Amino acid sequence: WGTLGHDTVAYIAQNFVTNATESWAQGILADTSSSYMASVATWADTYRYTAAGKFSAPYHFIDAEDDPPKSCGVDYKRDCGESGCVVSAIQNYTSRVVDKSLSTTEKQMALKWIIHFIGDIHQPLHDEALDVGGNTISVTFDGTETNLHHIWDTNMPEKFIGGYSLADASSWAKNLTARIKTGDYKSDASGWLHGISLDDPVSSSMAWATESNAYVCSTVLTGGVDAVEGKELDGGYYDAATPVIEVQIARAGYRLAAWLNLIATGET
Ligand code: DCM
Ligand code: DCM
Ligand code: DCM
Ligand code: ZN
Ligand code: ZN
Repeated sequence: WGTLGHDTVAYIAQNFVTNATESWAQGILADTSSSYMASVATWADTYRYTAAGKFSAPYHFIDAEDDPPKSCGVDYKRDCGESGCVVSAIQNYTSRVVDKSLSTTEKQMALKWIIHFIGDIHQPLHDEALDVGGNTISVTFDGTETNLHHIWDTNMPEKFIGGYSLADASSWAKNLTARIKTGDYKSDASGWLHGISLDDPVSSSMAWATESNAYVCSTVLTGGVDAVEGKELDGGYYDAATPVIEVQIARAGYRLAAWLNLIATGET
């Protein structure tokens, strides 16, 4: 996701963490402001382009070697490469954020990565190897030439909300939070935490990756690469994508809160 997606995921999580988790996270981040998680949600995307942070670039995705739109699926052994992936990174930083032998800075980085990666794993093309997660599929969106990955990360969420400021993210999060608590997502939301367990971070996050990757077959590339390559996607394609973007942002924020609650307090 781009700035809007990550900030929104973080604000939703802020709405669902317990008071104890909030204090724990604010302590690590040294920030008691009303955007303590949202303010650090995109740090990982800046860091991966620095020399010191280059090692973390593969942690933003898992390259599922499936065959969309015919067949979708993620396999941890097959798809999480030698240098790591989003699933192994969630496992690693979940243990590091509570590792008493690490410095304050290292634990702070671990928490910033968890906040970011639980967002990224919910972007369907971050769970897909084909055409570098859609980065090499050229498309046009509202007249701008870009690529399929980028419109899912940024163009479509921003068109839907009409901006990408922290205030835009906060208000989108408010809407999605209400839908989880009392609206159309309410009955599904308890199922969103099915199988979540700190004893097995790989299985927990593989369930999220598998669910997200399934949208590559059903929505992202439902007509194959030829149906989108070189096409303007601001019409029917965008209309089909927006409900998926909304539910994936909602799930990511809700699961991030539950994951942090588990780390900080042992309960979701
Ligand atoms: N940004 C974004 N979507 C845009 C433009 C920018 O998510 N359409 C993000 C990228 C940068 C930040 O906002 O992290 C500042 O962008 P800029 O330098 O373009 O103002
Ligand atoms: N690092 C990490 N996960 C690990 C080990 C190290 O993210 N399991 C990060 C922390 C440091 C960087 O790699 O920012 C270099 O760490 P080191 O010098 O301990 O190898
Ligand atoms: N990306 C991905 N899968 C890959 C490679 C990259 O999901 N196999 C993501 C990471 C960024 C975007 O695509 O969100 C652009 O990556 P980069 O800047 O590394 O080209
Ligand atoms: Zn991306
Ligand atoms: Zn990322």
